[in-house]
Amino acid sequence: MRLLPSLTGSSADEAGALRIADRALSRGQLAEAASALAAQIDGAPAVAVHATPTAETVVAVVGGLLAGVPVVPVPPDSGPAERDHILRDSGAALLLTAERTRDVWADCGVPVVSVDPEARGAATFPDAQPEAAALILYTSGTTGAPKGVPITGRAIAADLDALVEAWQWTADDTLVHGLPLFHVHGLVLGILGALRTGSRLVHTGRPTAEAYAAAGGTLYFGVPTVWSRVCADPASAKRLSSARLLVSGSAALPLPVAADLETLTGHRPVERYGMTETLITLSARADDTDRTAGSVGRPLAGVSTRLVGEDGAPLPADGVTVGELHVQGPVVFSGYLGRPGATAAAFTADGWFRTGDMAVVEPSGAHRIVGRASTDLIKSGGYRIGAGEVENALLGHPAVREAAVLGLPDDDLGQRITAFVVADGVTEDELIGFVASALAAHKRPRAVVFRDALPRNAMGKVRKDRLA
Ligand code: MCA
Ligand code: AMP
Repeated sequence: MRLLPSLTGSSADEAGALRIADRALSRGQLAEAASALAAQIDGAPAVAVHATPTAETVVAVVGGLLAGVPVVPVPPDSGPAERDHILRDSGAALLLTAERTRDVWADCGVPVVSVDPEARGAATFPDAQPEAAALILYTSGTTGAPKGVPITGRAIAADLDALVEAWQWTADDTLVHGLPLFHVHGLVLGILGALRTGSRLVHTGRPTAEAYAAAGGTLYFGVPTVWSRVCADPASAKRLSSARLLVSGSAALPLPVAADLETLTGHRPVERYGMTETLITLSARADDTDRTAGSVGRPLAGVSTRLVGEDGAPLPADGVTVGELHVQGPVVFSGYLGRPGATAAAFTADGWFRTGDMAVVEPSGAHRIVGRASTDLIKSGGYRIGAGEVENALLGHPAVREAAVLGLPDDDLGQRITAFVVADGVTEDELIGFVASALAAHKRPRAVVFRDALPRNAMGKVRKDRLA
């Protein structure tokens, strides 16, 4: 199966078709650099990639795909504990990074390979097995360390092709975004999507309003925090009027932000919904002229959904009944890496994936996501963060005796990670910095509240409902 046909197609040599932060590449250059790297890593069981938003990361990912070696993107600011976990758990045999960041990985325990976007290779490789893992992405659950989600080439191709249809995405588009390259949104949609469709790509490095305005694209991707910051800069927002489609996802787009975006740009954003485990499963269509804010649209081609109650019984699509959303289809993963227990818990006996999201389905088939079943999965700035992982990191500080973490409502981030702790002789800033250095910085609490004791029930479990 050929996942990225545009790398060998007729547009292969358009100079600067791919701009990633401060570097421009043609598709031909990318194909040659990735081929050179693929020859170096061929045969590895998996490779980790220091996933900065750079051309090196794109070359590394495409090199892995060419060689048929699963690619494991590592958040570039992960602390030592998180990195070690991802390297060990994934079985990555090599770490790929830019020459200038080799030193960061000096003690990582696996050989480091420098990625050179100027390298020229011409080796060809057999087409990858569609059912083999192309990527292994790490994602948070409510407790414990992040779990590996193997994503096959077949799932990626099916998802991108369904999005191409829904968004009328073509090689004539210029895709613009500035999202991180270690999650589905920025990497699968934002990089592999451009490479599969053959559209031009501008990765802005960071997703600022000014950079989005300056990029002059037709198709823009952002998480709600990005769209809210775009609206806070009306001059930049107005420059997006010439785009074809603005797409929002990874978290709920607040209605006032959707309204501001429409006023400033003339575009009603397309909202779509997905998960690391399922890729994108629901989306509004580019040609839905009556799409409504707050709706994430209908299932993509090949995807089925259902709503169920707490007893597992099916619920009606009547526009009012709230139930847990289940999904099925070729885009859904088949299980967490090395975690049969977590995999079994994630699927129903009849093969549906339990998203853990609560939804309402309109009679028209349009879905609205209304919340999560568990308060222990937090969405902050579009990042999914498990409360348990942050609590464990806090408990690793010698001054902390008890910790409970919540996502409190936040106008900018959607939810703000807030830690309630019982601790002596430590400041809020020290604890925030402690978590930021143990885990990726986006998992750090934005506020720490000191308490004499945490409210607990008769079983000794923290009553989080009493904390907020
Ligand atoms: C600040 N920083 C710190 C500290 N405080 N570093 C260490 N210790 C501290 N105490 C640093 C940060 O590391 C960062 O550095 C800089 O300050 C700004 O950090 P922060 O404030 O966290 O960033 P932000 O400006 O609030 O970020 C907002 C954001 C970001 C840009 C919207 O949240 C983001 O990129 N979100 C996208 C998430 C995403 O792609 N999710 C998709 C998941 P530096 O400058 O070095 O960075 S996939 C998914 O959900 C599904 C499939 C789907 O539906 O898409
Ligand atoms: P992740 O696995 O990090 O991609 O996070 C997946 C979660 O993001 C889902 O389970 C939802 O809770 C949330 N999510 C993604 N897209 C949307 C959306 N458009 N509206 C509301 N929540 C969303």
